[in-house]
Amino acid sequence: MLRFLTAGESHGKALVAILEGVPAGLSIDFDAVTVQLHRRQGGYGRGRRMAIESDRAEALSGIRHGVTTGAPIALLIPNKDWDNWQRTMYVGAAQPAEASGADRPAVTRPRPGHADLAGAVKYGHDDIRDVLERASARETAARVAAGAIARQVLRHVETDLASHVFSIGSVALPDHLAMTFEDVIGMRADAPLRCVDAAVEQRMIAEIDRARDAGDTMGGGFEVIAHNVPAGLGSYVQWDRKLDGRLAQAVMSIPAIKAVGIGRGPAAAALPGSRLHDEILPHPGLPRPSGVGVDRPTNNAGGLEGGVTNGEDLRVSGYMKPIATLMKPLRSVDLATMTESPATVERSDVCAVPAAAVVAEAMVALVVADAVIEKFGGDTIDELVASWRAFRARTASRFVRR
Ligand code: EPS
Repeated sequence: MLRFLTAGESHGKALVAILEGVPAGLSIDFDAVTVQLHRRQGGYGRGRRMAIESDRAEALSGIRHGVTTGAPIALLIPNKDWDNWQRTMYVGAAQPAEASGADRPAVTRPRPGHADLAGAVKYGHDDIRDVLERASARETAARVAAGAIARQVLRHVETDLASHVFSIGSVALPDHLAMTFEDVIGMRADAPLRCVDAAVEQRMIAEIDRARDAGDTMGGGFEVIAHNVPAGLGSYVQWDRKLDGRLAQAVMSIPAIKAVGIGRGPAAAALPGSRLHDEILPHPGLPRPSGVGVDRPTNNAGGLEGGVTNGEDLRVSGYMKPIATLMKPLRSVDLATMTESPATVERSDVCAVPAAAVVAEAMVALVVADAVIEKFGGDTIDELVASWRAFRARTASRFVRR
């Protein structure tokens, strides 16, 4: 089993991830972790915080001489902004004499759409800062670091992941499934919103600019594609083993995600079966990489049938609501006085959909790597690879034309 936990506050000293279940014998590419953290920081519409941070993860355990030992991997990502927050976020009972940064008043006016109100009620906090510091999407940096390790497990079974943004507000690609994995990995590295179509992207940028000028925020949709995923991951035999359910939980847990789709997603409900289901045709020539020797002319199922991977690309979409911090705040109630008062305004992003897509890649990588370890065994990376190769060869031998 591959599992992880994170800890850390947005303006605390650091974020931490503990990842357990990574097979022994995996050489870790630390630069690849930094690349993923850097990708998460980008995207048009991000706020000033991202200019302060240059996220980097330090491994504290579970890796020796660059190779995993099978022990839990602890990752530490320092918050550079901590220097500006020590007088607000110190851990001890009294403010240390040497603490830096400003003394900030308590946050008492919950933002509609944020965890502020529900969190203050649940944990009995008078200062909503005790809620928002942990509810902040800053935590997703720790997920991306853990996910970057999961991707390195997946590389050994030749699985790769990519993502793209298909909508911002009302501006959308006509059909996100029309974009192939090759289209997505072939995207310009500097695409400001990580949208495959540059003309649509310009309209998305205009949508974000309009929102910023109005003191507003924007949400949107993104899709993660996992390519060359081994067939046979997950299971239909029990509810909690269905891989679509596991993926949905993982992607839905990213802050601000309100819906998750697999393949055609919610639009599947509007189509007749004859137009939705992906026909199964004979596959001429060499075996396909998954070993499943049939052709599927469409992939509306998004690579999952019965909660089991079927050898096609895994396609998971996420739908993000607009960020809850509005520079032109909505109405709220000051919990200190119980009078109507505009919601709190904190530094924030106008749009973070491209960042959420990178986080979703990490979450999908963690779930798929967990399912790979479950199916093929995961004490050492060599054992895992040998078992995966044997399964693939056995699968391919079933599809020989007789
Ligand atoms: C984020 C860091 C945060 C926000 C954003 C995501 O930094 P700060 O609060 O210091 O500006 O930019 O979080 C939110 C919008 C939110 O509502 O929590 C990050 O690292 O991704």
